[in-house]
Amino acid sequence: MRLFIGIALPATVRQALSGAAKTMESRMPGRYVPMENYHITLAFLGETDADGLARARRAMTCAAANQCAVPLALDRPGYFGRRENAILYAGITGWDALARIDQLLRQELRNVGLAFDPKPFRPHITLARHVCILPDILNAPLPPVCFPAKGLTLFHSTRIDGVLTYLPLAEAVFPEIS
Ligand code: 3AM
Repeated sequence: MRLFIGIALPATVRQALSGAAKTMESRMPGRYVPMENYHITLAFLGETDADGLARARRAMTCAAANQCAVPLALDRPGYFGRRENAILYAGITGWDALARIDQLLRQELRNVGLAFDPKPFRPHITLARHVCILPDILNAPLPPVCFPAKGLTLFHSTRIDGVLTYLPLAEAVFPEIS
C-alpha cells in the first residue's frame, strides 16, 4: 500500500482553504484537490508492505515523543514547477519546529530501515495541479487562520470508487510537555 506521513488539518482550516481555493479556481482552472485531502506531507514512503507499515508506526511514535504541538498559520499561495502548468499550494508560517520534527522523523525512518523520498521538506498544502498561475494571486494573503499541528498521521493513499483518498491509518500525538 502507498503510504505517507504528514500533518492532518482541522476541518476549520480545510474549510477556509477550500473557500479560498474556489475563488482562485474561478480565475485559474486546474485539477483542484478536494478539501478532505488537504494535508502537509512530511515523508513520502511509497509502496509499503504490512511490515513496513509497522515500522512506520514505530518511527512516528519515536519522532513524536517529547514534542509539543506546533502553532502554524496559513500564509500566501505559492507554486512549484512551471508557471504555465504549476502545482498551486498554500504556504504556511511558523514551521521551524515542524522542520525539526521532520528531521527527527526521517532519522527514525532510517533507524527502522524504511526508505522515503529524500527531497527536502518544503512545508505546503497542495491546493491544485495543472494550474496556470496568475501573478497577482501570489500577493493575496490566504485567510488568517492559525492552527496547531498536534501530531503525525500515517496516511494510506488509495482510490475508493476511483476517487483518490488519503485514509488516516495511525496517529502519533505530540504530548503536551510543560
Ligand atoms: O500534496 P503533497 O504534494 O504534499 O505530492 C504527493 C502528495 O503530497 C506526494 O505525496 C503526497 C500524497 O500523495 N507524492 C506522491 N508521489 C510521490 C513520489 N513519488 C510523492 N512525493 C514524493 N515522491
